Amino acid sequence: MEQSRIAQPIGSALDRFIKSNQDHFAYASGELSQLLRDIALASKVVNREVNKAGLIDIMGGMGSVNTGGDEQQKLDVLANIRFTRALQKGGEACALISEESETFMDLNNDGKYVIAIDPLDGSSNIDVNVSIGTIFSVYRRKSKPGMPIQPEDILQKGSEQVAAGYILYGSSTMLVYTTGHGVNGFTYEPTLGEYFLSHPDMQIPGDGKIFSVNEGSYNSFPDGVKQYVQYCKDKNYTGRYIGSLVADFHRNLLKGGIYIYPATAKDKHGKLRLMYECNALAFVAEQAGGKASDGKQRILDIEPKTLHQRTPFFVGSKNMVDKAESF
Ligand code: AHM
Ligand code: MG
Repeated sequence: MEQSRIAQPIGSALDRFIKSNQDHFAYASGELSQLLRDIALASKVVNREVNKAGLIDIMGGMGSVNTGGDEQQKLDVLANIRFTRALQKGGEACALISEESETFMDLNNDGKYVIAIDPLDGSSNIDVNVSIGTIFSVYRRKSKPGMPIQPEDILQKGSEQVAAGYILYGSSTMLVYTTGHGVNGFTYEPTLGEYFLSHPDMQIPGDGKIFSVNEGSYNSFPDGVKQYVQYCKDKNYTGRYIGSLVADFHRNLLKGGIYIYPATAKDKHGKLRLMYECNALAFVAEQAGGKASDGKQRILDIEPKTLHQRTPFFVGSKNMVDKAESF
């Protein structure tokens, strides 16, 4: 194991880990560390709300007012508010783009970082008590702090990310992130309210036997994707599809596998968003030794044209993504 990839033993608290790895960052002024802490803090609040999700119907549904006087919100809207507030208060980010918002949001104009976030992904699973996730990317702004935000601050290629990761609200809650020096996973201990390092220096197996794709759309897949799915079946691979990108990705990261959301007849560019979903997971995958592609091109090399741009997505074990590309 490369000495620089992990500087803390299993069981280290996230805060301590971030602090001790701070000198890995190209601009080690502590702001990126603080930003990661802000994201972790917001995720704890969201986690609490996700855990109470089933109670909302008992305690008052959407549109009603809770005891604190806050109107009850849909969980994904609420998650968006939680992350926005945490980043706004933190002050390290100048702008936020979110799957939940039409356009970018100005935060602290003196901030050095731009955040892209899908606050709560897996919308169809929110109401049915199935794992969901938060996905985030961090970019360094190109323009000088204090100046108005420019398009080139916001629309950066995935290869420019300085940090990225996800939070998985699953049977336990995990935060997995990279700053470009490998991938580390932290498990949340709810009674202590703290994340602890549980998965140091995560590596995705080069090969796997799991394929994750919504086969209900098979008839509208491009021919190459149909052939690759058939190839997986001929090889007796296991089909696993939760329909929550973070959960499907995380399982494949641990066990080896490929996640596919291809172009379909309905969605010519697939369904997933480059800026909020694919770039972050592509960065994590590559840092863990895996691969992410749109079928032809490396995801991290795609030049974004619009905030909500979609892309076909093939991500996971390197040899599996290579094989899928060959079809
Ligand atoms: P969302 O951003 O509306 O939640 O959609 C993204 C989700 C992914 O988590 C998941 O992998 C995919 O959509 C499932 O889509 P489908 O139901 O078409 O298979
Ligand atoms: Mg999403």
